Amino acid sequence: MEAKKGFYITTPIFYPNAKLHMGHAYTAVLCDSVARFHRSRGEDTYFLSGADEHSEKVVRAAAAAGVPLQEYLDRIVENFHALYALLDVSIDQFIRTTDQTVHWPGAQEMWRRMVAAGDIYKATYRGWYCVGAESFVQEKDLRAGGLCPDHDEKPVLMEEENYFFRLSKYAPLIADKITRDELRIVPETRKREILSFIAQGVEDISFSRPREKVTFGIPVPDDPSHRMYVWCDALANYITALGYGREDTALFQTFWPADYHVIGKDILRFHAVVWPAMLLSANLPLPRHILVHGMITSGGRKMSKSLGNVIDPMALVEAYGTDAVRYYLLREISPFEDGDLTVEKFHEVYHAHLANGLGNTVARITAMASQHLEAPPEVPLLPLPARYVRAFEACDVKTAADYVWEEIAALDRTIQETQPFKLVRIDRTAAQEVLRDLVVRLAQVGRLLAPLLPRTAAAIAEAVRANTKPPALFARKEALPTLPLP
Ligand code: ME8
Repeated sequence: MEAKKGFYITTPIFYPNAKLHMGHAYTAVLCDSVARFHRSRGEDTYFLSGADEHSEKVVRAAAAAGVPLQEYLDRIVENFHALYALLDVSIDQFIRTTDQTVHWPGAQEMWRRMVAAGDIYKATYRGWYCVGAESFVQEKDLRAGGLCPDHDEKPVLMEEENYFFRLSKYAPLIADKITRDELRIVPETRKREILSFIAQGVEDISFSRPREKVTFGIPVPDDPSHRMYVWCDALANYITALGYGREDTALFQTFWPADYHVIGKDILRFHAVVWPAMLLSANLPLPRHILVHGMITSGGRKMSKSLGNVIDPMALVEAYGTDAVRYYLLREISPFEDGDLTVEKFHEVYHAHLANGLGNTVARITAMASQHLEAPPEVPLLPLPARYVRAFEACDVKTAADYVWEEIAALDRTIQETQPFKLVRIDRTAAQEVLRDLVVRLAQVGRLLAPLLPRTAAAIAEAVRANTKPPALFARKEALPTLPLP
């Protein structure tokens, strides 16, 4: 085992070609709750996110918006930060691949190591390139009309001299490590999927583009006529952010290898095959887990701008609040399957589980306690329940949240069964006993909620401490808001 001490979790670095939508918010909030859980246990925790900037998609988006490239990038990255702040996404660092001080030295160092290992060579490539996917697409995979299988656009035929990376050389070793869970792909279905992909044969991959063919990118070491392929550049972010290739490598020593790279299923191959191969070639340890979550759909269809069904997370936060959005993402969607989100469903869940559920329970207990208890009860620091801990350790945040909502339901049952509001008129001491027990259990619910709904958790802790009823945590909403499309 390596000597590293900290817990390290990452989101993908997102393309700043548009504002983030609910799908990106999902990954970020999922990682955030796991990071908060580990921090709350006193673990040294590092949570990374960022922007993948050297993409022709971004260049196209800036041109379409009629804004100079750098200004466009800065503006969108500003929007990423604003969304993270609204959703309480507690990242420790936000890396930008255009950052020549933070990112470039390590990306170039990694390239040099791959060269030294004999894994980079020059060859002529002829094939179809899809800018939407930022990857080559095989002719056999093209859809009717010559369209990219995943994007509504026609790839362009390219013939050019590229540097190639010997991905094929590492495929068997990677399959072996995945099979033995040395590199653990979660869930199991994704593990099988990637193993069968590798079994079909993996070819070497083009890893550079001629300088004049791309707008920007990291220069290939010792050959400035080439720029690194955007995925080669992007994947390196997970270690360059920690100081790899720079002078101060303290973070790298503490946190690499990553405990969890959290990604959507759309980018599984890059993370489970290309990235491990790059690391093996550079003689660096592999990440421990890759958590592959499903896609967020809206009304049963993948949320995408071209379908016009994207929901702007900022508008949803505006209408319902931070913790309502976090709740939906963390509890209503399983990290291991696709999940659906419509404004109608959100509205319904908000009332059923937050306004009438948690919010109501908190209001009832704190109202009775503040009325009938002279002082807040002593709250013992209870151990975290094993099922909750196991769930969080496996990034199964939904199961952790289910546990908390079972506790909330149990509180409601106790109130039903003991009727402290009636009991108080018959036997005040007995009623106070019941109320103290309810408050202690509510305090524990608040503690368990902290990684999921930090604001609500803080409000509960404060209400318990001060023995007061807090203002409504989740106010009822009259009508369905009409959300502006981004
Ligand atoms: O792929 N449901 O960036 P990207 C759930 N820059 N998650 C979704 C989603 C949806 N409908 N849509 C997007 C890239 N995501 C590269 C990554 S990493 C070295 C480089 C989330 O902006 C999910 O995490 O296209 C997905 O993998 C990611 O956003 C893709 O973001």
